[in-house]
Amino acid sequence: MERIFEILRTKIIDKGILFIDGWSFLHFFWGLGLSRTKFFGKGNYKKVFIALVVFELVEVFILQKPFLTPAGIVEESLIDSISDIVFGMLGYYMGSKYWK
Ligand SMILES: [Ca+2]
Repeated sequence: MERIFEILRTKIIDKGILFIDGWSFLHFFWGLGLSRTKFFGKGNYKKVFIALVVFELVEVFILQKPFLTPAGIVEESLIDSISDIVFGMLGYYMGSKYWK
């Protein structure tokens, strides 16, 4: 399990506002998956955006608190959180538009 988190934490690009790590791919597929759910459906970008922002807020303000932090979750920067939302939206867009 620790090895998986190690891979997910691996930074691929970390330059200014450009941030990509292993988690970015997971967020992409997460967004892709949301487009397949009945609750979000396709093309509900506003709804998905709000859900992704809420998720990041929960992650930063609850999950990353020391008393709750499961192994493998580390504090992330604002750019990292924004990148997670962007990749989630990108996945959702691809799922909405191209996954028939
Ligand atoms: Ca995040």
